[in-house]
Amino acid sequence: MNPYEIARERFARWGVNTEDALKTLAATPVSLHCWQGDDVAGFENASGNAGSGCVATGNYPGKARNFAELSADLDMVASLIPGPLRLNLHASYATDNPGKADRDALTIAHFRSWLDWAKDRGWGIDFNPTCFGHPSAADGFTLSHRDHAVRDFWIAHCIACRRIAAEFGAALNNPVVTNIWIPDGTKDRPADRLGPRERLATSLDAIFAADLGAIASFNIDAVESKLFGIGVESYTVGSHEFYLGYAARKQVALCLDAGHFHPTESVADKISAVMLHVPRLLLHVSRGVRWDSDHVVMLDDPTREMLHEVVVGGFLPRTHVGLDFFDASINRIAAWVIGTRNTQKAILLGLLAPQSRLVAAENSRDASARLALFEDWRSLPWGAVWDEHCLRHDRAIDGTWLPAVQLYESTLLR
Ligand code: RNT
Ligand code: ZN
Repeated sequence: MNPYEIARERFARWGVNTEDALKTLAATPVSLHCWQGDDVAGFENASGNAGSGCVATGNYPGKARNFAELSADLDMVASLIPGPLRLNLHASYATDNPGKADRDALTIAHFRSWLDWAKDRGWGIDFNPTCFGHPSAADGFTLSHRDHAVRDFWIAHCIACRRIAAEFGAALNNPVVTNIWIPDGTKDRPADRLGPRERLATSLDAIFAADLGAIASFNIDAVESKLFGIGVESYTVGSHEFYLGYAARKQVALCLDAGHFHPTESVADKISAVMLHVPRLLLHVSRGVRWDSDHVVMLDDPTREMLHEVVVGGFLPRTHVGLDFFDASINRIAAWVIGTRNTQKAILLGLLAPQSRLVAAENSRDASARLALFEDWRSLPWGAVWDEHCLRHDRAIDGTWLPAVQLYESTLLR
């Protein structure tokens, strides 16, 4: 018997069907964030600075500078990832914008190259308004700005992005998640915590009220909360409570970013709570070290537990898995590959959980058996199931993909 067949039997004895797990994993796309390739710089200006609290640290060589480089890097990454991928684009990555249309005037035409690229590869696209790194966001406020004209600019940008998303979705026949994250907040204690939140709610209402016409169903709106950012330590307008309430009330998707909570909070525990109230979940799989540092995702317990809860809660059909890390201190392709494969492994582990046994132990009030099951299950040969997934998708198994990245670095990136 080969290692996979042995693993299949071992899991079967735990009531787990590895073939079912592999089938579901093969049908679960991960949305690859374009911004890992260039430290969130975007294509708008040569200086390429994310600003507004998105801090990529490090100066490892090989940062992508344009569409040709970034798309080639993404192809390289895709050649090392088993299973379906999507492309997660930020509005600051417009490719076909010779007239330098500002963000409130962007259209699908400005993203033609990405659309063709995704179509060629059979990928879906996800989209993000870029409400940072722009003169109109210079004082740290966008949709909650006290100045009506500034708010209107960002409202127009977000509506433009929803339109572009619906058009991407219609062109690819694959709905697009449009995720709104804004940096708004203050460094020091604000006098008025309510006003900006009222303005943010009103701005969001205006954004979501825009009619996308016949293709509206190809756009899925999501909102992303945050705890704090560098320079925005005392007050974040779009806090978790704000967006949880807003998403529940308006029935839009809620984005939970793994780095956007107090370090001891469990994002895993939030999932079953919020999914009772919001229609869909967007995960930003990330890893905060002491703060929202967006380190490359490890196969650590918080990541495993988060995806475990998505799977065992039955939420996979209502969940969109996106990545949100950026490390400029190591090879960026390696960063993408490591973080993406780890995210897929966390999904697989959730799919391989002996849930019916665990629940049976819990229902018979046998907490010792439950803990024993949880812990003994950890040493089951799940790596052989992962290898099988890689082989079935014609991708390198663990321990064999890095030389390809090193060769790409020495011949191309440098
Ligand atoms: C920022 C948010 C947001 C960004 C991306 C680039 O804290 O996590 O998702 O990382 O939009
Ligand atoms: Zn995020």
